[in-house]
Amino acid sequence: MKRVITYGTFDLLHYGHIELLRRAKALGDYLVVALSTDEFNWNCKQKKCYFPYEERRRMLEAIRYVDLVIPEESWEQKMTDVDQYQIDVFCIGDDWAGKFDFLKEKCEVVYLPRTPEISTTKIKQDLQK
Ligand code: C2G
Repeated sequence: MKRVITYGTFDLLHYGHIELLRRAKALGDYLVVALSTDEFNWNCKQKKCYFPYEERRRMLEAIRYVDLVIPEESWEQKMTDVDQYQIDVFCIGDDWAGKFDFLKEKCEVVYLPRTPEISTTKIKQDLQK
């Protein structure tokens, strides 16, 4: 069984996120999503989530491509996650291209093209119009 992991906030879930998860799952047979906690988002990514962690977790768990959701609480946990969850492939959107190449010593690293026309920021801006 080929195990894939990806990381993110997934707040105001939209089809760009779904497209990422669909392609991530297609890289293997089992997809782990490390979901940024509210604290990690605020303290380390300066992101204030609209939906709290538990709601975002429930939404992700309802997506057919997702097999397991775990909390992302620090930048440093990726190396241990890869071991702990026996990961074969790490993937993430190419806005992070190159940032996680250090994982190549443990697993395959894949940067997937983002869905260009959609973002949470754009949704919020459009709703202001
Ligand atoms: N994404 C995408 N297309 C979009 C928007 C997002 O492919 N239009 C992808 C991102 O590249 C990322 C995933 O969807 O792979 C989740 O996006 P975010 O929630 O914005 O994730 P981010 O805040 O970048 O968190 O440790 C890594 C971080 O937790 C990544």
